Amino acid sequence: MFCEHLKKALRFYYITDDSSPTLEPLEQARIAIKAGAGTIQYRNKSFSSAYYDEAKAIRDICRCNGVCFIVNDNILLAKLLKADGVHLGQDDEPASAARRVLGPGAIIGISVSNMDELDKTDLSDCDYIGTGPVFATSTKKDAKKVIGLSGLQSVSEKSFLPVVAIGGIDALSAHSCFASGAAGVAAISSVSRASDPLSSALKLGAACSCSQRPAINSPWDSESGPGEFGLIENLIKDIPINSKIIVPPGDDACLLASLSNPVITTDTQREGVHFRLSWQTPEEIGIKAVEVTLSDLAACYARPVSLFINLCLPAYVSASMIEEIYKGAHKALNKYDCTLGGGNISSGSELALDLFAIGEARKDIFPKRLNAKPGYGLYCTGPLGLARAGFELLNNNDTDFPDLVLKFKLPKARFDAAHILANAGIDCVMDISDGLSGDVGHITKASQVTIELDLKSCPINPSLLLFCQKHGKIPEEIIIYGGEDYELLFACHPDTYEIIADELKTSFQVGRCLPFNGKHIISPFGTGSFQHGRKS
Ligand code: TZP
Ligand code: MG
Repeated sequence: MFCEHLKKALRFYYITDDSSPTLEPLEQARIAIKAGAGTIQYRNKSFSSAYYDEAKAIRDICRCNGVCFIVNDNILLAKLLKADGVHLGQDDEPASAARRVLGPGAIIGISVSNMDELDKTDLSDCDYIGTGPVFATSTKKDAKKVIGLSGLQSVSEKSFLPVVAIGGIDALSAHSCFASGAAGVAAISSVSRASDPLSSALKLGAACSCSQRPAINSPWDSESGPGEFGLIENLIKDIPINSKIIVPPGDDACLLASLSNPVITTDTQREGVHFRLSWQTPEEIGIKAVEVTLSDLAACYARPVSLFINLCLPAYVSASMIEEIYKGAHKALNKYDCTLGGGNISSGSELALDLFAIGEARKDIFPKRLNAKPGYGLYCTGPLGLARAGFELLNNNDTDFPDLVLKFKLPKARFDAAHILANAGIDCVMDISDGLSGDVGHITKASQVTIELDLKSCPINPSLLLFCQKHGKIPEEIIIYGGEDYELLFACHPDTYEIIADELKTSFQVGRCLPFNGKHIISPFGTGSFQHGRKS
């Protein structure tokens, strides 16, 4: 890299924090890149192969955004990841070894904490110097003595290589580092542990005169990407159109044939609340968004007709990522002969999808939550708690039990089960999105019955059992409180259930309806529900 290019890349240098209590390194890197960082250093002091995918994902977002990707300490990892370079400390292998392994084009940085170290370090294979701590820091426990701005100035004046200041730097102190001769500033905690990391990163970026970065191939940029209109054209090109759509998307509105009993529902999927780009591929996000929205139609026995998607896009989302999300959405829509009717795209601070679905209800039956009666049993169409366990596994970076993770990532709207329930005339149904206990509460209140939960007939999935053993959890609690399974919960007379039980092999009883006794739910496990308000 030419020196001027390197200096530009070093100006805002972000180093990932491997022990931030709130923000994963990938998320940190995403934020720093968005705020204009030119270099991301992957620093993980307890690196093992379990972190390889994390490092690779950070490398990939650096590549997509033209950001320099540097690995801390580990020359072989840098080689394996085809990183742009490596950063070495005084106690690591020498720069000459890194040069031999990584080749002439690699960027090699070295930490030099004071003038003494500068004098005794062989810089012939190095491209830049990291100097500090300039200010007090608690991020690096074994940091050398604070050198202050005067120390930084001395090293900068004597060094023929660009100097990156490090240690306790935030947006306010960045200016004085540049004034003391630094070519760049490196930061960790002022972003990774800030109460609002994005806003802190943006301030730091501005202090480094780095502007906020739109994604390469941004939908808003018709030079590097297709542009907003081009993107929309791509998203609706060649989509299958069902018989209810008279004018497909492409005009101001789509025209539907008249529906005998139109049913309309809406749902939202938000980054950090419902999904994370580090957990799910864009295609999986698109599939899940459609399945969970259509699940409400399944619970109403309605046939899906058309779906609309409003997208809120932060600058770091590229047009190709949106196309992948839509690829997933179309995959799910095609399963149900549902046509994308249109949508809208606007910029915003986080990736979010607002979805609206239109369906056509059956003429003979529309199930409601208020139809449960004393004497009815309460049943569920399939296993519960698996998605919740999958969510916890992702949250804990636990790669065991991929089958559970899949249940969280790719739930299915149960139109197949709904068809059986409808034909049996069962008229009290809802889908379980917020957990059994929370959703049972809706039926008890609407129907004015007391529901006694009883999991004696509930099969416990073997992976869920092993997950609970490993993580010290009680399976019944996960089953009762876990959300996002999107199975159907229904109440009917036990004789009616007898008729369909064979056809609905995965179903089981979860409780019974009693005359209202002043208490809505009788549960051996208390009450509660899955909160979608929490950040995932
Ligand atoms: N080297 C010298 S100080 C330091 C390192 C890695 C830590 C910098 O972290 P922070 O949180 O920006 O002070
Ligand atoms: Mg080191």
